[in-house]
Order: sequence, then structure tokens, then C-alpha cells
Amino acid sequence: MESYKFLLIEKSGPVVRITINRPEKLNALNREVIRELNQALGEAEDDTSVRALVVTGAGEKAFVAGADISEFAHFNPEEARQLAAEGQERLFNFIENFPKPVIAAVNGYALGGGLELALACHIRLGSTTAQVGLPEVSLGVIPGYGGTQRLARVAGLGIAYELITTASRINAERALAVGIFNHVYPPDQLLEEAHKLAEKIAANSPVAIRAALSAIRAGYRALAAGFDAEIEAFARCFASEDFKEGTSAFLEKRKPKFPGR
Ligand code: CO8
Repeated sequence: MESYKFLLIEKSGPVVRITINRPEKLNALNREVIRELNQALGEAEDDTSVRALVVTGAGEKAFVAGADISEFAHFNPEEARQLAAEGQERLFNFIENFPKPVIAAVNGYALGGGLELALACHIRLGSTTAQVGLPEVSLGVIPGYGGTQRLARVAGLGIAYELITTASRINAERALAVGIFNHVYPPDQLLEEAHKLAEKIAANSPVAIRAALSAIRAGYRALAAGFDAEIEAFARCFASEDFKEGTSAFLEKRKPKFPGR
């Protein structure tokens, strides 16, 4: 098995756990983390002894606090389009189309690209300490890793409109109530419960599970146009003064003052 700079990979029986391990940056996703995740997922796909996956974040604070803002703060619209399209293909769509169930164990903040990662997984379990949201509009940008499409699908249009336009963070109890989480557990039980669920899945027919996953997502293929529209809208934000102000304010640790242009 490959060794990774930003991931910890543990295999126990038929279950592989991938831990995003960049806790000093709250496990933020940069290109390299996404490349490594793509590679680790590819290995798990090829390994016939692997029947289910658990994805989680290192440390007690965060699952993933988003895409790495310092990586894209200076991008122009074309670079932004490329980054979003590449990430969607290598990670988010890859997980959604994965032939084995992928369970997100959301152990803390899942914000922006972090919630989008959890939403791309097939099943989401949350810790009672988790906080989730899509705060992109507070940075002058929009979700670009499928969040506009998948949140509406998982939690409904009304919740998607509210969470995306308010940039609010919600707690685990609310995330459970709106259907983002399937179950919520105390932090010290989250991984154990995720593994129990993965093992329950692993006892069933891999052929039938692959067929079931493919049938479940078949009804959503029409959303492809939505993902493309999201990438275009995401990229357009990068030409705005609001985007420059939003990302500068985050990096300078101050509140933004949006000019509205
Ligand atoms: N990107 C880069 N660095 C980050 C990120 C991030 N998303 N989140 C946290 N960090 C860094 C902080 O800058 C800080 O670094 P340093 O110690 O070097 O200053 C370190 O992680 C610890 O974070 P904080 O000190 O801020 O920790 P707090 O406990 O005070 O706050 C929060 C925790 C509330 C989670 C806070 O870190 C925060 O608001 N983070 C950003 C959340 C956010 O806005 N996420 C969305 C990002 S945009 C996005 O995901 C777009 C997705 C689509 C992209 C498509 C292609 C690019």
C-alpha cells in the first residue's frame, strides 16, 4: 500500500478507513490532498477484499474545514473553473460513483468543501460535536464541489437555499433533523459505529451492493447539468471584487465588507 503525506490508511478486515490528516489546517483540502484521496480510493476500488470504506478527519476539531482558501484566493476565473472541475472529477464524483459504500464519519467541522465531501459519500454519521455548513457566500464565492446540487438532493431545496444563502453553520442535532446525518453519536463512539455499519454492509453480497448503488444513483444522472452550471457560476465569482474582499478578509482574520460588485 502507498504511503501518503496527508492521509492515514487503516484496513481492518473488509473495511478501509481513510483519515484526512492535516489537523493543523483543520484538514482543509488542497490539490495534493485531493490527489492522494483519489489514489487511495483507487487502491480500495481495486482491492477485492475491501467491501466498504469509512472517511474521517484527524484530530478532535474537524472533519474537513473546506477547500484550502489560501490555495485559490489568488485564482482567476479560468483557474477556478479548472480547480473545481478537476476536484469534482477526481474526488467528489469518484466517491459518489464508487462501487463500494463510502461512509463519512463527520467528527467536527464539515464546512464548504468538507460538507461537500460528506455529501458525496453514500452515508453520513455525525459526532454530537459536529458543525456543518456551506459558508462560501461569506467569502464571495459559492460551493464548487457539488454542494449546490447534493445538499438540495439530500436535505431538500428549502434547506439548501437557507444554508447556502445564510452561510450558517448548523449543529449535529439540526443536521440529523434535516437528513444530512443518518445518525449522530458521541465523539468517542463515532468511529466504532461507523465500522459496525461498514461491517454490516460487508456481510452482504458485493455484487448486489454494486448493483444497488448504481441503481440508486441512476435516478440522479440528470443532475450532471447542475454540476456544470455550478462550476461556471463558481468560476464567475472569481472575477468579482466581493471574492477578493471575502478571501482577503478570511486570510487577514477580519470581517469582510462586501462592495457588491
Ligand atoms: N482553508 C485554509 N486554511 C484553513 C481553512 C480553510 N478552509 N480552515 C481553517 N484553516 C486554517 C486556519 O487558517 C488556521 O491556520 P493558521 O493556524 O495557520 O492561521 C488553522 O486552519 C486553524 O483554524 P482557525 O484558527 O481558524 O480555527 P478556529 O477554531 O478559530 O476556527 C473555523 C475554526 C470556524 C472552522 C475556521 O477555521 C473557519 O472559518 N475556516 C474556514 C471555513 C470555510 O470558510 N470553509 C469554506 C472554504 S471555501 C470552500 O470550501 C469552497 C469549496 C469549493 C471549492 C472548489 C474549488 C476550489
